[in-house]
Amino acid sequence: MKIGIVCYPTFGGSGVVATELGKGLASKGHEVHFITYNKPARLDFFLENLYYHEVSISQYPLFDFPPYESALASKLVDVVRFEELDILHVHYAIPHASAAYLAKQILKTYGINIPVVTTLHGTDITLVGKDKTFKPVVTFSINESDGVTTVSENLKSQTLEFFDITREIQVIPNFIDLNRFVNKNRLHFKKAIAPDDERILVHTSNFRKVKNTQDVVRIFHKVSQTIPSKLLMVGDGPERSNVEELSRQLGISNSVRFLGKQDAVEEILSVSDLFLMPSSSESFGLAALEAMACRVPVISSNIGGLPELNVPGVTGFLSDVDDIEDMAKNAIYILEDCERLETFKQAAYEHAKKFEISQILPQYEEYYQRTIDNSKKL
Ligand code: GMT
Repeated sequence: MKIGIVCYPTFGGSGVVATELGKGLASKGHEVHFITYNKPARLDFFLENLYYHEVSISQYPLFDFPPYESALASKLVDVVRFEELDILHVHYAIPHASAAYLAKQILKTYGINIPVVTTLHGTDITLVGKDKTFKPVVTFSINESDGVTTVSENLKSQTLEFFDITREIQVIPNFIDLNRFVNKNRLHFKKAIAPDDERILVHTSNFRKVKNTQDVVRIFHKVSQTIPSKLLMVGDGPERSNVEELSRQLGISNSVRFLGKQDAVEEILSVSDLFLMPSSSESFGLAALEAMACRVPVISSNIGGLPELNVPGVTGFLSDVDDIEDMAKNAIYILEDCERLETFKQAAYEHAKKFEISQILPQYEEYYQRTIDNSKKL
């Protein structure tokens, strides 16, 4: 198949999933065309059937807000026509699904019927999409897509609850490449972080409000009163300076390391004992799956799609959002006993295998084929 992929090219979960999907499809012999405003962060290897088309936006002085959606739609028309794509797969509803709709209508004037699949990732529905500024556009472009997928059952329910959806929605979960996300022996690094064999807790995110990064530090504060431990904070974003300030106020800044954005997250996860994800909104929780693949159990909130990933008592524990006490108690339970910690680590890894890319990729391939066949019938 010749597949066009539109996504945010940043480190965010939706961009990571879209890029890894494209790379996986190209490795299986499909021709994959990324259409984005920058080279996707994870598009870090070369394959002859992998292409990147940059959307350039006019900087004409009249535009206080450069019209990205129009530029993207024009680029989609161009790429679909000249590369003769079979299908467009857009990740994140705003503005990708509406730009794809516009491109689809324009392409009809050239006698081309391009099927469009939209994948909803989370904040495009749960936070941004529900905003009345975007709601009519989100509803319309979901209903006008030829296929719609969500990354969890929970996100599907939320989409159906908050929008007037007439399309059927297929759930295809996030996935993981176990060749990359695998526990690597990094004893020298572990020794440098935790010289006295302290337990290592870790959090990775974009430090947005929904990630509850202050709760991460509060949970760690409680854990470290019982268990000698260190905390690694990976990533960067709006909340970072508040979190640093909080760790100073709590007197634990010597035990908390802020590592900023990191490419090789798997190296850091490999030396970690426990992953903290107390988010107030999380449609799937890809970062938690990455941790589990590296044999790191997860203490998380029970929000969104997290109960579909984190099995309480097996791969970690779930608590209500903001219940720091419960999260700290569960963390201590896992960390205080070496044998128990090992059992959780092994179970986290075993569970992550269910989301291995080779299990999920065929679901997308089948979905594309079905969508193409259905759109030919119209
Ligand atoms: O988590 C973020 O802030 C990034 C966000 C995105 O859209 O890039 O991630 C969302 O999509 C990921 C991939 O499908 C999911 O694993 C994340 O759970 C989801 N984030 C939220 O729902 C907050």
